[in-house]
Amino acid sequence: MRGLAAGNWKMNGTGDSLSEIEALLAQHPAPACDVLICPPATLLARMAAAVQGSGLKVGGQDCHAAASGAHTGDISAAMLVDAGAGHVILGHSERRADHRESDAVVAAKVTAAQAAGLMTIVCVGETEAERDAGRTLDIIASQIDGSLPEGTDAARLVIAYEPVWAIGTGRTPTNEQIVEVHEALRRQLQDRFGTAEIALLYGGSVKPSNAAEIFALPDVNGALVGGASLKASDFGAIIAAL
Ligand code: G2H
Repeated sequence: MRGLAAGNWKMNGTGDSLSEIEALLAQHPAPACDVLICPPATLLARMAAAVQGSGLKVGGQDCHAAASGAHTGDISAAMLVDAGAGHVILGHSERRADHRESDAVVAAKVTAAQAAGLMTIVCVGETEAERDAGRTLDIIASQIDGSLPEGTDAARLVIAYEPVWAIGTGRTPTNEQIVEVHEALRRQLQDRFGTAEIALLYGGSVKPSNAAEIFALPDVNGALVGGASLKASDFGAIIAAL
């Protein structure tokens, strides 16, 4: 399967930041992997226009489960599509923590986003305390069970494994820890959906210096990259490693 380098800009970027995208396109006009940037919602439409015809994809960082209505500050899946998004990240640990999103909330968003035609990148990951307690695989399995609703379309699904303790901290799990979780994810998804074609991304402090080693691991099909996706030079190096 083709690799996916997905950049998650989180709450970073204004109009000036589009110059990073122009630089990225100039440096990597024909990458060997799929490349996706998920900017803040305020930049989606402008970024979609800037990358038109390049093959670079844009996506949202979240959407509401409802199609429309009285949800101040929220964005629906159809609005993301309207702004030019083809993907959406759902259940990122920062959403789960900052906005108390449960697995059930994430599952409802998956249903809404897939119904709107979006590719859904569903994030799972254990906290440091859960890892220390030896519960990592149980936590991941239960997040997958709870966050993927009945009727999930496997063809519109990507999973990102992001250990919470590795996000933005500069710490990464060992290769063995990444492989153990990705292998377990592959088995669980194969059992449930009958396919091994669901891309599994690793996320958490991916940078130019560790990307190639992580991408070489079995069952790692790409990365969800936060901080290192903000600069064309760093993200470009990660793209080149995939
Ligand atoms: C994990 C990751 C992107 P960073 O959140 O989703 O962020 O690469 O900054 O650890």
